[in-house]
Formats: sequence, structure tokens, C-alpha cells
Amino acid sequence: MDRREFVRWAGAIGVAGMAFIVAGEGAEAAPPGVDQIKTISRGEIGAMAFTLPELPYDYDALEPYLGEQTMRLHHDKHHQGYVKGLNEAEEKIAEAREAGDFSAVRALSDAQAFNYSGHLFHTIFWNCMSPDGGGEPEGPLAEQIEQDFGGFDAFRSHFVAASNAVQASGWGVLAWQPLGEKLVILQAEKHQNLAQWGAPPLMVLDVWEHAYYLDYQNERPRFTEGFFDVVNWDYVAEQFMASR
Ligand code: MN3
Repeated sequence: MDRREFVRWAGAIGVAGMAFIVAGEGAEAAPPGVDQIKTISRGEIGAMAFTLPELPYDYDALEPYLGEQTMRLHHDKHHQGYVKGLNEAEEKIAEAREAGDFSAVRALSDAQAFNYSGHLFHTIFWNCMSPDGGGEPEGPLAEQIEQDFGGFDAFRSHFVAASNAVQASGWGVLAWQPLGEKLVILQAEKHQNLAQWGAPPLMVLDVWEHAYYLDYQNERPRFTEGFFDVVNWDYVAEQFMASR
């Protein structure tokens, strides 16, 4: 599948329940890659299992910003772990429902939210970077950034500062807030804490140490600054237009 198809497919899988991602052109066809999804048995409810999407570029394509080893570990081990954890959590929740035993529902809900959010954010993260990325956005996204942040430089400084200041493990997030009809910069602790309900993420930066430690050690600010050399603004703008 080509990159554009992948983006739609990733959106359809990762943002199930947020149909805005696939509401644009091409939404009439089943997302490519959907045949890769296996149906797992859950009693009478045949439900889809989540699968790990391929990277939209080679493992070494983002060098020197991110090295091949970082990308292999991050995608093949860490992201895969969230996919696995999400499927396991959902299976256990279905089993609990069938058994009528909700004694573990707090822990299962936590595992479901944690792993789903990790899967979604990593899927967006791979797509919002590109070896051809960098520069500044254009068009409506640029105008919205100007309106909501007072210009690209102020937006960039805010996003970098928010990402740097995430306590321990989490993400910097650019999201669209429907209620205020504006862009907002959020911090996420772990993958899911501090979210705003209903605000779809458009661009995310992983600041867990596994995302940068091999390449930058403890220097998170060099990693967050460098992110802007690889941002795929076409992808971010596509998410913005679909969300707005
Ligand atoms: Mn990660």
C-alpha cells in the first residue's frame, strides 16, 4: 500500500470511533489493509483485533534525527507491546462480561485506556514525521496557528516547552478542541492522562525515554527541538481539515 493509503488505514484502525479521520475522499472504500485484521472469538460478539501498522518509511529514513536502532525498538517492541496489551485487555473485558464477574473492571479499564492511547499516539507519531518533513505549514492550518498562537514561532516554542516539561513519561500533543473551535497544545502523562474529551490529536511527540535515549541520552530538549525538522505538515494539515 502506498503512504497515502496507509495514512487512511492507520486512521481507520487507530481512531476507531473518531470517524472524522476517514470521512474525507476515499472513505467509501474499505480502508486498505483491513484484510490484515483477524477476527478473534468473543462469544457472540465477533470483534476486530488491533494490529501493528507498518512504518510509512524505512527504519533508517529519519536519520540523523532518529537512528535505525531507536526506530526498530520503538516500533517493533514498544508499539507492538501496546497493540498486544490492548487486544489482551479487550479480550479480558469481554470474558468478564460473559462471566458476569466485574471484580477486575478498574484494572481492565485502565489497561484498555493505556494501551489504546499508546497505540493511537504511536500511529499518529509515525505519520506526523517524514524524511521530507520540516519547514512550516501552509494554508488553513497556518492561518489557524496564527490565530490561536500568534504565529508559528510562538506555537513552536509553546509545543517544545510543553513537551520538555512533561513529567516523566508522556507526549506533547497538538489537538483540535471542538468546543472552543481552536487548536490547543496538551501534555499527556503516560498516554492517556490529562486528555481533553473530544479533542482529536493532530500531531504528537513521544517524550518517553525510549523514544530518544539512544540518540540523545538525557537531552530531551535537543530531541524536541529537532522534531520540527521532520514534521510532516501535509499529514498534520490533513488531520486538521478532517477534524475542524
Ligand atoms: Mn513510545
